[in-house]
Amino acid sequence: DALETHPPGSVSQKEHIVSDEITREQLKDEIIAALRHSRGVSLAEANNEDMYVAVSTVVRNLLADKWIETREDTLKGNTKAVGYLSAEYLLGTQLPNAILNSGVPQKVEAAVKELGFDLNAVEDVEVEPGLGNGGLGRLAACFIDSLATKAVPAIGYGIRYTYGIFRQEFDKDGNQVERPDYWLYKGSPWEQANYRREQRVGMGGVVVTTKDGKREWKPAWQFRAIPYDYMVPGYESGRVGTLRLWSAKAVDEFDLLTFNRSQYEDAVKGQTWAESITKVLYPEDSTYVGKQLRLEQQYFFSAASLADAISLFYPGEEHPDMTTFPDKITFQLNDTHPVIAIAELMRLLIDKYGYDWDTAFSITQRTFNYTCHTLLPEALEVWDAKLMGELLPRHLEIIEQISDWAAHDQAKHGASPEAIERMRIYSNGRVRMAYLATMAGSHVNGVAELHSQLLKDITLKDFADLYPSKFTNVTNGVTPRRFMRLANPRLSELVTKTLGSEEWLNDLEQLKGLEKYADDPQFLKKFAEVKHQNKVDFADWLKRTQGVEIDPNSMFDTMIKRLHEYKRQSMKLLQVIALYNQLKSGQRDINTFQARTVIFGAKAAPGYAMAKLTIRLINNVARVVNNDPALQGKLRVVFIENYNVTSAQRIIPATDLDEQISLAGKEASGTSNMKFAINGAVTVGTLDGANVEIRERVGAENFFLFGMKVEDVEKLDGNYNPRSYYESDPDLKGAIDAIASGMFSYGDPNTYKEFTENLINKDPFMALADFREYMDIQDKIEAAYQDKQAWTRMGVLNTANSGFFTSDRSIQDYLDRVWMTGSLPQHK
Ligand code: NBX
Repeated sequence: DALETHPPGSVSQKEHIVSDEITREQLKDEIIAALRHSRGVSLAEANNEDMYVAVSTVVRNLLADKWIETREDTLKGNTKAVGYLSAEYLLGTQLPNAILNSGVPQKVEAAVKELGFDLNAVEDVEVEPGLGNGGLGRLAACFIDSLATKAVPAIGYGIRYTYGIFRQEFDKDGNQVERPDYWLYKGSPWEQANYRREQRVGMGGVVVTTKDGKREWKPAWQFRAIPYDYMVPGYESGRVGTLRLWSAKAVDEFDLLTFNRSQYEDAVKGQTWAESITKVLYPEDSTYVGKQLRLEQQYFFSAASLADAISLFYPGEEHPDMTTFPDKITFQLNDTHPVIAIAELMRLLIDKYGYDWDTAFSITQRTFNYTCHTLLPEALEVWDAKLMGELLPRHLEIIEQISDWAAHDQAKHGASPEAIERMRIYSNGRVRMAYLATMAGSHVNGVAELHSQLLKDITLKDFADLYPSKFTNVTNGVTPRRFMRLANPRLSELVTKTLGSEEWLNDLEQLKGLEKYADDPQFLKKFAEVKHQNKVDFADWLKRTQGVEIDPNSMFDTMIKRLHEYKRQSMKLLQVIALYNQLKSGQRDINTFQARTVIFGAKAAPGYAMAKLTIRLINNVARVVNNDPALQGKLRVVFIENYNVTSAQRIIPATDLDEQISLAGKEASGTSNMKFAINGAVTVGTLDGANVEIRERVGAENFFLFGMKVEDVEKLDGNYNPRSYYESDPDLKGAIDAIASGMFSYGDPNTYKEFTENLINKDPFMALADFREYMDIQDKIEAAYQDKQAWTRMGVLNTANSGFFTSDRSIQDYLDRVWMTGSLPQHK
């Protein structure tokens, strides 16, 4: 069903393409035909954009048979499928990945070249679908890649936002300005509207009791949910999975009027409301905002996805045997965003299919599992019951019942009345979504060992005490196809040559085989040369796109992630300013100073004032430092505008030093830390999130550890006095005073007052407490970098020992610990 029509320009009806047998000449013909049919241009007329669409069309066609076959095998139901429910997918560009997984990447490359085009330039045309905020959305994208590569029958479900994460610009003062990301401006050759699988989703209205005493929801509004399907090609698995993103549309006028004839005005209003539901991604990634539209988005995609799965696995059945549903598909809830799906399945089971409460709850519990991605209490979703009741009155009723059931069950398991009170899903007019997910699903997992432990010890302690076997860990991972093979072709080639095959790309532990070359000067030289070339490329790109010049011979020191106080970009900045002060005062000799380029990339939530002020400050520190002739260009600060997946793929392979400096106990996992380690950067980091596991694997001597541990933070909590650090550390005081003096604001001492005052008086994430150790470790890093060969060796050992951090392994862990299912046979 997913492939309803062939995309325009397809020539494959005429001559069936078997991808591995296709020749370069045939590919060229296909591309030319696609140019003519889908773009209406000849080869001679075609520009890069035409070529991008034509090549994409042809590569899609190569994958079509495998897509259909994978779907058919998935729906046969011999192997339980996985439904990944995520409000975000931060996909990155599609064309390079699709070519890699087309089965004939070299032939495609050659064909494009022989047609007179530069494939890199053609690929640069693509606008990445930025349908996520950060780590959580990118993790979902890595997971669907690994599901397809491991031939797991799976469907990714999500939202097709018309506007993705905002495009970031900097104004003349260095402030972040948010511009709408209309990524579909020129359409996308990768998506396919699949009207045959459209669903209806209701909202609002009332619940009535029918004659036979049943509760029935009469929604006031209905919306069309249109699925847009994306291919998810696996690497060397012969499988192509499906990502199904829902878009909201109004039902047609006629329907609207019969639906609600008496309220014409409201009916028309409903039409604009419909279109608004999937219009824009919320750009907040760490503070919960209880907006009605957000709950509408969550319910909209959850309900459409459940309806879709039921109709896929019980086609045409009016009375499906839903007791078998959990054997057909298991749903993973990516954070609490889709947790309303729990109440929706209960509603369907009870109200639509007539099951009793106990049976319905047992089916539901067996169907869902929940992944938590945070430790910040302010990020946990707690919906106002009134708001939820107005939008989803029947769901609120059901949640109230689950809440009562949960209290009983907890009592049965011996919980105290106080503990039961603390664990209430629904109380005081609030609905706690994490608690609902914990009680109404089978498993709960954190995303790194430390995080899963802290969930059990703190965030969900009461639950873990009562139901210990529910709790498990799945450490995050990243796809080596995108973040190594595509992002770093030079290193990939070196690895393949050294190991003798490309098998490491879907069996990443094989990187271990590089370890024995860690002391081989020949290999170290090649490894260092790869890094250097990547740095040259990155410098060229930066010059081209941002007009900024940097020196590839300096150390590239990178911090890329969402801007948040807990991640402590401000601490990095204080270190840079302290360094600047030392160089200016002569306390540090400019002649022996190791040249450094400090690279930042970060978006701030539009309403997060402190984060936005930090962005402004970084830009202005860059302005002052980069224009100071006294530094002879040896210290540079660059802020990558509009940091996204595409730029991450350029920055990571060029990085020497990776900054993972969050306050211990705050970063659930982190995933860029894994990408850096795989690409042979060395990390400076705290014992937080997955840093702990990375350090364990790459070896303590190949990781620059500093800062307080979780226990130290706990001890300091409550009587923390940041001012004492400020007053006793001259470097720290000098850095903060420099900001306060107006040095980075053309002499105006007020511009960053809130920034400096916040640090001195509150410093909620204890940057000042870790500052001294951070300065000292940076000195050690500087010294270590001077010994080029020793530094390269550390990079090699990072690459060699980070095979664990492939998302293929994360998916295997989910299969073994959570989903209890396996793979389809691989079809080559
Ligand atoms: O999820 C991130 C964590 O902060 C990382 O430590 C972790 O590695 C990653 C993957 O597990 N969380 C995250 O990115 N959250 C969001 O983007 C987010 C988006 C919307 C929202 C709340 C959080 N309402």
